[in-house]
Amino acid sequence: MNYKALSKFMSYILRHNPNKFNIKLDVNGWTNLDHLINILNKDRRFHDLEIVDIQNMIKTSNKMRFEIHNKQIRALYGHSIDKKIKKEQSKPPIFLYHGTARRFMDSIRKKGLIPKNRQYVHLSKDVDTALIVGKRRDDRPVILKIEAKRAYEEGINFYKEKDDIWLCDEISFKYIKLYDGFKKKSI
Ligand code: HQG
Repeated sequence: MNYKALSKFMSYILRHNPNKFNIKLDVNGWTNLDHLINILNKDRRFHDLEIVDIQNMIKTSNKMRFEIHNKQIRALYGHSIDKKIKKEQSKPPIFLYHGTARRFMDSIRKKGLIPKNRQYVHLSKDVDTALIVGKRRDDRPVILKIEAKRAYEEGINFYKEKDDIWLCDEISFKYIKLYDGFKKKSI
């Protein structure tokens, strides 16, 4: 079983296009696991897939993208569907980080961080993770250091579930600094 392909296909279904597969997500993004397995089995790559394959894929992945509970499954983040998935509010740490491409910086300076195609802005708990996220779009990504606690105290909502990924609705540039810890070594 190709777990990477499975994870990508499940992300497509559960984050971006459940309607295409006649899948209904509830307000927290949950859907019936048996129904999802039936749909996956219709794809020739996953025709013999069983629940244990999904469990193993989740367990061995470097990121916690999905969660199974009581015969239900959901994607934990990354959604782009119209109906906004409700997330648990949570108090963030003092700083969070965001890795992005150099070419986005002019716009980020003007508009702050916005969700663009997704429902939420995604933030990382540490610089190393932000670097990995940023490298998806730029070989020398910009790392932004977010004053998360101050933003939270000034009324910005933050959300976190099982994974180390933090979500928020948007972040004004007044809470954002360029991370220069690569030069100074400390944060
Ligand atoms: C940028 C993956 C211009 C933002 C990753 C980012 C993550 C702006 C891009 C998760 C902007 C959106 C999410 C503005 C934000 N002007 N550009 N005002 N505000 N942007 O993919 O955070 O492997 O939607 O900096 O690893 O890159 O799929 O968000 O570059 O954890 O599980 O707009 O997705 O996880 O890109 O990534 P994305 P992201 P998975």
